[in-house]
Amino acid sequence: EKPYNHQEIELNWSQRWTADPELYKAVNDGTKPRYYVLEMLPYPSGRLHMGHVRNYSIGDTLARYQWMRGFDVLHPMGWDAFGLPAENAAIKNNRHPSEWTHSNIAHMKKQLLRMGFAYDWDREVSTCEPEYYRWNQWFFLRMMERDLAYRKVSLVNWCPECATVLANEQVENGCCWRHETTPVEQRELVQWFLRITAYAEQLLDDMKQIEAGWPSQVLTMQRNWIGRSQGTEVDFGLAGTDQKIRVFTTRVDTIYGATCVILAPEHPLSKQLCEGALAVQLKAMVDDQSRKDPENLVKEGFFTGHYAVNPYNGATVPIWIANFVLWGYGTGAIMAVPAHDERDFEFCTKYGISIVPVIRPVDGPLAIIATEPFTEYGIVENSGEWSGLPSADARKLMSARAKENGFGEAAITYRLKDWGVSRQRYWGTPIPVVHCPACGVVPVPDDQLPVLLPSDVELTGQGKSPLANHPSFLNTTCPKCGGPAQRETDTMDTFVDSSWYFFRYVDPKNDKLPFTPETVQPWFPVDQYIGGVTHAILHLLYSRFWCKVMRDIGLVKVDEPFKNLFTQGMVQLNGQTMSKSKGNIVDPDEMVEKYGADTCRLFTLFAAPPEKNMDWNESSVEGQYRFLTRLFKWVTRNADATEGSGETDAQALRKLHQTIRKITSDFDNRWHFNTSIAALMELLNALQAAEAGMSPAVRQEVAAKLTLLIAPFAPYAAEELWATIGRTGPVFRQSWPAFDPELAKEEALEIPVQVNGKLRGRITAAHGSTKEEQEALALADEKVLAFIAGRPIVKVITLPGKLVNIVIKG
Ligand code: ANZ
Ligand code: ZN
Ligand code: ZN
Repeated sequence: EKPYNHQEIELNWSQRWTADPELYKAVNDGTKPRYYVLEMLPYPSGRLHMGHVRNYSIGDTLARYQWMRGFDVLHPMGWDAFGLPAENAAIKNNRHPSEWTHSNIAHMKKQLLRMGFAYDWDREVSTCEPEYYRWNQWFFLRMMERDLAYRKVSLVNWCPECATVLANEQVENGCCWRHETTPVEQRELVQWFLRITAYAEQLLDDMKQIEAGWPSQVLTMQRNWIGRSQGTEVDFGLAGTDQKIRVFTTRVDTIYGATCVILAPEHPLSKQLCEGALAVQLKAMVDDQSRKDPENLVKEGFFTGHYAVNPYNGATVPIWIANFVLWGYGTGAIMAVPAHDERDFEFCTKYGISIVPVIRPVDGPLAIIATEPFTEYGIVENSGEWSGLPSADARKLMSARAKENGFGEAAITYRLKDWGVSRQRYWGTPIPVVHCPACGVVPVPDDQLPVLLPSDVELTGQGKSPLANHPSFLNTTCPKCGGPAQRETDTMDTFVDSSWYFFRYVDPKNDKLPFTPETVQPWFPVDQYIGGVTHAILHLLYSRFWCKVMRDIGLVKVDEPFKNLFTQGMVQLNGQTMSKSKGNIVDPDEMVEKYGADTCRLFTLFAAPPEKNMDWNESSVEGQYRFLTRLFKWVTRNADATEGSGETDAQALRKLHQTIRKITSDFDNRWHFNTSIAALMELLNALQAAEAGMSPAVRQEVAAKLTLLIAPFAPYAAEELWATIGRTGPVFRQSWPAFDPELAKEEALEIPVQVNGKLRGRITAAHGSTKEEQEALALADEKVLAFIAGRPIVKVITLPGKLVNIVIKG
C-alpha cells in the first residue's frame, strides 16, 4: 500500500506531460476514426476561474474517454485575446494591452497545465497575433467582394463609458453590457456591417441539421433572435405629395380598419414632417432611454399635422410619430389598427384616435370594440370587395393585389439585423481598407496583409479609435492610384475572432490560407462543443454564419460547424454566482494546492449533472479527496497481492462489470458524470468489503481496471497508479475496459414468504426487481397458494428484497 501524495504525484506527471508534446497530439493520419472535442476558448483575463475549471474538466474527461475508446482525438486550446478589457487595463495600469494579454496568457497556460488538461499545444491559437488576425482581414475582403461586408451611415449604440459603438447584442436593458448602469446613447456614424441577414433563412432552416445534438433551449433562443415574420409591405401615400410611406404589417386583412399611420422617431420622414416645436419633441423622443425597455414602455406619441392615404380604399388617415414604433424593424412605419391589435388599441384609446372594427369572429357578428381589441383571425367585413373572406385568404389575396397594382408586396421581416463590426478601439483586428480621396474605399490587396496593428499608440479611452491619432498608421498610399490616402481606423468586433478559430486549430500554421480545405474537412463538423449558455446567441450564431460564408467561398463543405453542443451550468457559492463584486470567488490555485487538481476535477464533475448549476462546497471537496485517497490505497495494496481464497471473486467481479456498464452508458448517453463518480465510490466500498476473500489474480485484475475507470476523471492519480502497478503507460492510451454482461448479471435473490407471520415458502426474484414483482411472485408460488387455500387476502406487507408477508382472514 502506498500513500496518496497528491502534490508530488501531480507535479511529477505535470512536468512529464508538459515536456512531451507528442502525448496529446491528434495523429490525423486516418488510421483511426476522428473525434473533435472543443471547449470555448478563454478570454485571457488574468486567471482561470471556477467556470473555466468546470468547462475544461468536462471537455478533458470526454477527450480522455474518447482516446480510450480508440478515437484519434483532437483537443486544442487557444486564447480569445483581443478585446476591451486589455485596453481598459492598459489605460488603468499603464501597461501595453499586448504585454498585459501575453502575461495573462502565460499565467493561465501554466494553470491549465497544472490542472492536467490534455491539449494539443502545438495547435495553440492566439487571436491577437498577426498570423491569426491577418485571416480575419482576408475573410473581410472576401466578404466585401461578395457584398457581405458594407458600410452605411447608421444610428449606433454608443456607450459613453467605453467610448465605443456597441453591437445590439451588447446592449442589455438599455445599458452597456460592461457598464450595467450606463445608458446607451444613439449616435450617427459610418459603420462596417456584415450581412448576416442574407443568411437568416439558412440559419433557420439548417437548425434541422443540428436539432439532435443541440440543447433545444439554445435553438429556441436563436430562432427568436432571428425572429422571422411573414407579412405584407404596403405603400401609403403622403397626402398632397407623391411621396410614399411604406409600412410592414402581418395583418393586411385589417387594413380597412387602419385609422392612422405611425412612424418611428428615427424614420427619415419624421424629421421631414416635424418643424419648430415638433422637431424639439422629436429629438427628445429619439434620445429617450426608456425606449430601450419595450416591455415597460409607456406609449407616447404626437400628431404631425400630416395625412396618409390608404392605397386600398383611398381613405385619408393622420400621421403620428410614436415611441413604440421601432426603427430597424420592418420598415420603421406601421399602420395602426386599434380594433385588432393590442398596442394600437392602447395607443389610439389614449389619444382618442378612432377605432374601426373590420374583422368578425367566424361564428359571430362584427362587434363594437370598447374594452379590448379582437386580435384573432376571423372574417373580413366592411372592406369593400374583400368583405366575407377569411383572414388567411384575405392576407394572400390582398398581398397579391398590392403587388399587381405596384403599391406593395408580400414580405418577410426578421428581427435579426446585420452585424455591426466596427469598433473605435485599438486592441482588435484593423479593418483592411484604405480611404482614398480619388478612389473612395479601396480594399487592401491580399499580398499586403496583414495590416499590422502598430504597437506604439496612445490609449486615452476616449472618442475616436487610437489608430486615428497614429499618423504613420493612418497615412498611407492608395493601393489603386498610388496617391496619398488614409487607412480605416476602426477595428473589428472580437466576435469575428471567435467565429472561426476552431477551423484554424486544425491547420494553425498555414501562411497561405486561413486553412487548407482538405486538411480541415475530415474533422468537421466538430463532434462536441462545450461552453457556457451565455454564448447561446452571439458567438454561436456568428460561428454558424461564418461557416456558411466559408462554405460559399469554397473553404469548407459543412453547413454547420458544431454537430453537438453542450452548455454547462454555472459554478456558484452558496447559491450565488461567483463574482469579484460579491467577493465570493473560490480560487482554483488554492484548491489545487490544497487538494490537488484531480480532486478539484472530481468534485466539479461530481457535485451536479454538468448541465446544472453547481455549488462549491469545500466539505464535499474533502469527501472527494478522501475517496481518491482510499482508491489509491486500494489499488496499490491489491495490485501485487499474493493471498486470498477467491470466495468473494464473483461478488467483486460482478460489481466491477456493473460499474463499467454504468459508466460507459453515462458517457455515451449524456454524460452523467456525477452518477459515474457515485458508481465508482460504490464500487470501491464493495471492493473493500470483498477484499479479504478475493484471490490474488482477481485483485490484480480489478486493481488495473479500476485504474482505467478513474483515468478520464482523475488522470494524474490514474497515471501514477498505472506506473505503480507495473504497466506501461500512458494510461489514457489503454483501451477502455469492456464489461462482460454475464459477469455483470446479478445473482437472484431468495426471499422468504410468510403467511400471517409464519414462514411458508421462498421465492427467487431478480436483483432490482420491484416490490410489486416480488408480491406477484409470492402470490403465484404453489406452496404459498396451497397454504392460503382460497381464503381472502387482507393485505400484503413487503420489505423489498427481504420479506413478503401475506395476511389472510381466518
Ligand atoms: C397592422 C396590424 C393589425 C398589425 C393587426 C398586427 C395586428 P411581428 O409579428 O412581431 O412581426 N409592427 C411592424 N413594424 C413595426 C415596428 N417597426 N415597430 C413596432 N411595431 C411594428 O409584428 C408585426 C406587426 O407589428 C405588424 O403588423 C405591425 O402591426 C407591427 F391587427 O400591422 B401590424
Ligand atoms: Zn460601456
Ligand atoms: Zn486612389
